[in-house]
Amino acid sequence: MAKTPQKAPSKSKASVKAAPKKAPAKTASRAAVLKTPLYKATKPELMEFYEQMLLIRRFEEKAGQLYGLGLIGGFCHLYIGQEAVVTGLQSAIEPGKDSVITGYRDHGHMLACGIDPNVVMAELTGRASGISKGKGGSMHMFSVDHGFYGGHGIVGAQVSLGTGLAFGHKYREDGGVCLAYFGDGASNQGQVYESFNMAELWKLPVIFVIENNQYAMGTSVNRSSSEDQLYRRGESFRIPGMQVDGMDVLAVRGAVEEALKYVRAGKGPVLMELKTYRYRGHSMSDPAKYRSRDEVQDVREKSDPIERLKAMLMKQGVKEEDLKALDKKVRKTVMEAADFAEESPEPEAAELYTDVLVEQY
Ligand SMILES: Cc1ncc(C[n+]2csc(CCOP(=O)(O)OP(=O)(O)O)c2C)c(N)n1
Ligand SMILES: [Mg+2]
Repeated sequence: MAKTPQKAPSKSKASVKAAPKKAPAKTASRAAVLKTPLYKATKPELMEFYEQMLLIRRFEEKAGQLYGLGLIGGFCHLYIGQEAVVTGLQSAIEPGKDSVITGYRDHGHMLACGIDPNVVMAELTGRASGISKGKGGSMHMFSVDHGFYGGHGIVGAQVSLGTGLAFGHKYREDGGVCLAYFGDGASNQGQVYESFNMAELWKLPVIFVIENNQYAMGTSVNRSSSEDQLYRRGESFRIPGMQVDGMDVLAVRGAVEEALKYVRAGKGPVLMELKTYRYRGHSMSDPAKYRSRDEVQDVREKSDPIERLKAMLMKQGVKEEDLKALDKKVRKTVMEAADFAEESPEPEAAELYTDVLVEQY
C-alpha cells in the first residue's frame, strides 16, 4: 500500500485547506479550452507506441477467445479499438510518481502501466497466480506497486476515488498526478460533478479522462447526453477542457503533455475528452443490436489506431517484415500469458476466507 498521509508537514496542510470563508469573487472568464498539439515522436518512440497498442489488441483478442472457450467467467469488457488512448496517455506519465484509476474496461490500462500480462491473464481466468489471487476477475484488479488503483465495477466511482488519489498527491507533496479514466456514460453520473467542484476548488493534480467510445452499453452518447461535447462538461467548474482524436496516438500524447504541464504547475484539474470507439460489444455477452455492422466496419477501415500508426511507420521507411516480426513477438508474449494462466492452479478453497473484511474499522 502507498504510505498513508498521517504526518504531512504543516506547509502541505496549508496548501490543501479549503478556500477562506469569504473568498473573493472570481473573474468572469477563463480559458475553457487548452491547446492540443500533435506530438513529434522519434522513430523508436513510434515503434514503442506500435508495440504497446499491438500488445493490448492481441491480449484482448486472446481474452475474447478464452472467454468463448469458457476459461474466463463473469464479466469481461474488451478494450479493442481504444488502444491509442491509454498508450498515448500513459507514455507521458511518470511511473512510481503518478497514479491511474479506471472502470471495468481495464486490461489495457494495466498493460500500459507495465503490469506483467501473465498475471493479468491469470486473473481473468480466476487462477491463484492472478494479480488479485484469482478472486477479482476482469473488473477488480489492482497493483499499487505500479500506481494502478483499479479496476472498478461501479460506474463513475473511480472519478471520486481518483479525486481522492489526487488529494493524496497534493497532501504528500509527492509531485504526482492522477489520471482518472471514465466513460461517456459515466460522465452523466452525479458524483463526477461533486468531484469536479472539489478538484478545482482545491486545485488538485488530476486529469479527468473521458474515453468517449460513443456508447454506454447500448445507448449512444447523443441519445443520452444533453451536452454531448463532453470536453465542455467542466466549464461551469472552471476546469479547462480538451477534445482529442483518441484514434491517433500522437494527438493523445501531444494533448496530455499540455494537460500535464498545466496540472503539474499547480493550476488544478484538466478535463480531456478522447473521441474513440469500441469495436466489440459492451461486454462479451452483448449482441450489439443497437448499431450496424457497417458502422463498426467503417471505423475499422478508416480510423483504426494501429493501422494508422502502421501506415505512418511505413512512410518513414520501416519495412513491413519488421512490423510483422514485432507482431510475432507480441503474439508469443500473449500465448505465453495464456499458457501461464491455463497451467496455474485455481485458488485453494481456504482463500474464500482471506482478504475479506470482517473486523470493524
Ligand atoms: C452505478 C452504476 N450504474 C449502472 C451500472 C451498469 N453499467 C455498467 S457499464 C454501464 C455503461 C457505462 O458506459 P461508459 O461509461 O460509456 O463506459 P464504457 O462501457 O463505454 O467503457 C452501465 C450503465 C453500474 N455498473 N454502476
Ligand atoms: Mg462508453
